[in-house]
Amino acid sequence: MALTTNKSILDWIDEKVELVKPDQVVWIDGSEEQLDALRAEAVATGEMIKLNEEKLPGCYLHRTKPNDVARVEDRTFICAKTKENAGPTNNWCDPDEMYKKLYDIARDSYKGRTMYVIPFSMGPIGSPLAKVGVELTDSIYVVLNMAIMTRVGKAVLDTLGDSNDWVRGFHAKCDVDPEKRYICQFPEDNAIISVNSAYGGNVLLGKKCFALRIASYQGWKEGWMAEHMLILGLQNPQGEVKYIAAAFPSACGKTNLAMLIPPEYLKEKDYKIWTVGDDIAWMRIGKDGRLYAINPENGFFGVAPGTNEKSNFNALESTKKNTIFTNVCHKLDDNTVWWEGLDKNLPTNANDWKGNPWDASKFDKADKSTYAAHPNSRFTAPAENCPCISPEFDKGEGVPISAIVFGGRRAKCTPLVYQSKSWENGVFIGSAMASETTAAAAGAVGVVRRDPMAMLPFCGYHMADYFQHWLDMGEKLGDKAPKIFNVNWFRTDDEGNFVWPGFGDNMRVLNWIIDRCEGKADATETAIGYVPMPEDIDLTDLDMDMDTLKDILTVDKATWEKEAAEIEEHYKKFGDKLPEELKNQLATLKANLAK
Ligand code: GTP
Ligand code: SPV
Ligand code: MN
Repeated sequence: MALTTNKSILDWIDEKVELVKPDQVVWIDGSEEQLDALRAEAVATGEMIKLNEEKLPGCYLHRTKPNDVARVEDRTFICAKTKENAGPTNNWCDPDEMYKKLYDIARDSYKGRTMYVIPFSMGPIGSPLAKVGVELTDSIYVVLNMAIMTRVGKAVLDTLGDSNDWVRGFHAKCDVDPEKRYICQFPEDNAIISVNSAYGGNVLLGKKCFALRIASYQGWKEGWMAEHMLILGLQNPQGEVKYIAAAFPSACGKTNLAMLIPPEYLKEKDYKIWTVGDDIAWMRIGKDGRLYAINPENGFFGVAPGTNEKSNFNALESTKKNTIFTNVCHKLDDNTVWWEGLDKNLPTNANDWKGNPWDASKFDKADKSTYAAHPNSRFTAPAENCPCISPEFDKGEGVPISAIVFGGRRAKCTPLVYQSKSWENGVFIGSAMASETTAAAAGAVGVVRRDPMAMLPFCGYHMADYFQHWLDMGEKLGDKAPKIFNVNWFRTDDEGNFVWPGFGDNMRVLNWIIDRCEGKADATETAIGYVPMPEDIDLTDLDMDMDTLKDILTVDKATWEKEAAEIEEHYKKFGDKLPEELKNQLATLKANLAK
């Protein structure tokens, strides 16, 4: 039974039914009964494994095909009407041509399968910042993940009414053939089509495809921002909460920072972190002229490896019930899960992420093929499980942002933290961001690449227009604009070890950032921006001396001259479209370095 009379939705579904020919069409109403029946079905077919109900109630394990374990950037397209609209950083294809190609691939592919219709809201249902989507899929795994990651069900359709303002998400698993895998966004049509994958960011269409690629385009047209950012609230001993939004590339620490537990000496003083979001922020200018952010998601699709009681207690807690694990190790003795970095006890009776018996004696840290869990294995956990979920999480108005933070993995070059000299200078810093690549996307790992605002794989339009949009937002915000910072937790010593302890200790840096926003901390002006006075980064209880700290705060002239030259190269891609302001910012950086 259709859950709506919205004609634009019904017509679209009819069209897709005609194309893929499912045996039946099932509307997802969001009820526990329906989801439970789907869980049982997925267990019966082997699509999911039910885990130990005492230790991990409501939790399941799923394995994807070994060829389908991460986002595929080389097969992701922005099918804008013109190549120019997609810009130099996106793969582009003419929309008509791509529709034809995708329909040919998907034709008849639901035969013998069920079409699930998932109505979902990105953002609290009815929030002025929320948007509606409908995803069609032939995968129960997708349905169950979407039911955690978004708000699904009839209420979504009720708020939409007869409106045509909703995003069309069409997923067909087909044969999971990597040669025919395509993740396509049609920004001008509010449409997404994903074929031949069944993995995370490729198929949970509310996430990267909608909430970033389509939404960034909508934000550009409508005057708001969709960003690859965590949102956290930092509560001080007086009980005041200041909000920070931070953009780091995939697998560079957003979930960890969003859920951090302050070091003991700060906990004792009643400092606390509240999590609003761990991956995506939608931000609009509020009535008071400040920038307000919501998390459009309802759960966390987090990196499992490295998550443990010490590194991210709150994330681990979030995964203890009603969670789906993907591509982790299965411990057979107690029917639970494991991954590298969970604890030091390598399991003896276990299956690896592919489902084969795992031989702990062959484990070699340097050889990822010996790992029990895939490096990009993930947990899908409900946000409500998170012990530090913000009381503002479910409120539709969003939280006012005091600081925007950019960051990435840079073994050298970028200091632990610095502040931009202005909004425009902050946009320059974001536009020039670079990071070493990770396992979150298929391809080489550890290569430095420019990833502006951590949006390289996610910007749904010409990136030079995106930079201009950032500059325009700054102009509208004026003196109410958040202050912009850059952080780097990943500087290494000569042996390749991380110098900064990271994780909970990043709170020491956040405190400096908030102090700067409030005009309470001093700084040294350098060629690249304001760097902390070393004594203003509190090292209480840390096994770190001043010289080491000073070392990771230095701005090395030669390194930065090389960096400026690389930024110049990076900027060439954008040609004439690069905003004049950013050219001037680069010229200023070069002049400052030459002084
Ligand atoms: P996506 O979900 O892919 O967008 O990733 P993310 O940005 O949320 O990254 P996440 O927090 O899951 O961290 C990814 C990896 O970085 C994990 O293996 C963490 O252990 C590691 N990591 C996170 N924070 C830090 C830190 O402060 N220092 C160091 N050295 N590693 C960190
Ligand atoms: C990322 O890669 O940035 C993720 C995981 O958050 S995915 O949903 O696969 O995009
Ligand atoms: Mn992400």
